[in-house]
Amino acid sequence: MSCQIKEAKFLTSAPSIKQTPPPTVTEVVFVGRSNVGKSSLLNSLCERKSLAKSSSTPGKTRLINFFELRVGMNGQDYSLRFVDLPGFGYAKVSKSMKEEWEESLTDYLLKRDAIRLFIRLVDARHDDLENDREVKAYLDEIKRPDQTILTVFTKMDKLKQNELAKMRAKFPEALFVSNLKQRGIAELRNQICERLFV
Ligand SMILES: Nc1nc2c(ncn2[C@@H]2O[C@H](COP(=O)(O)OP(=O)(O)OP(=O)(O)O)[C@@H](O)[C@H]2O)c(=O)[nH]1
Ligand SMILES: [Mg+2]
Repeated sequence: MSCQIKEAKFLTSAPSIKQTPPPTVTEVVFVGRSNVGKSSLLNSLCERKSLAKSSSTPGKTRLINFFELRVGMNGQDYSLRFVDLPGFGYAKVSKSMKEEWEESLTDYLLKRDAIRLFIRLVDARHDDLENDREVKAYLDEIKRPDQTILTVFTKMDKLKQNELAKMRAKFPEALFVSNLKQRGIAELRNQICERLFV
């Protein structure tokens, strides 16, 4: 089974759930702390360089960004959306702004009927940060029966071979990707399609 992206375009940005587009299409959301590689991974999956804006400065993504996709699998076409979110726990803004962001983020994650898949990203070098544990606990708590969570470790290019082998053994269910080296991308794309459309 292989899944191809036939079309990917930016739809809209929303500061909160009130301004989001009608939830008529299945949504896949990229969740994780700031700078983990959410926007980069969305671009890799779509085979596009800068569909979603990425930056080495944490806090780049500040709105809920919707991308409209058409994918092909087993001779059939499907519509879906990728949703790029701001990072959780981004510290370098005022406390009130951080609280406001996190409220609109959690509101969207909690109330959005269209979400079917959470892609939870973790930096492969830091598999046990408190912030990542909090995100995991939160998703586990709000997850509905029709939703799944997929853990993806990013920046695998930063690990040595033996470190990567250890991580794969420790997290057998997780996927490992590198946006820099374009590793693990097709496999993740296939997993997304398999979970949504098979
Ligand atoms: N080495 C390496 N760098 C990566 C990888 N993925 C992303 N980066 C880099 O990490 C930085 C952050 O990437 P983004 O995709 O902007 O991260 P983000 O999670 O969207 O960040 P926010 O929008 O701030 O929440 C950028 O400098 C990317 O080039 C990867 O797989 N390997
Ligand atoms: Mg981003």
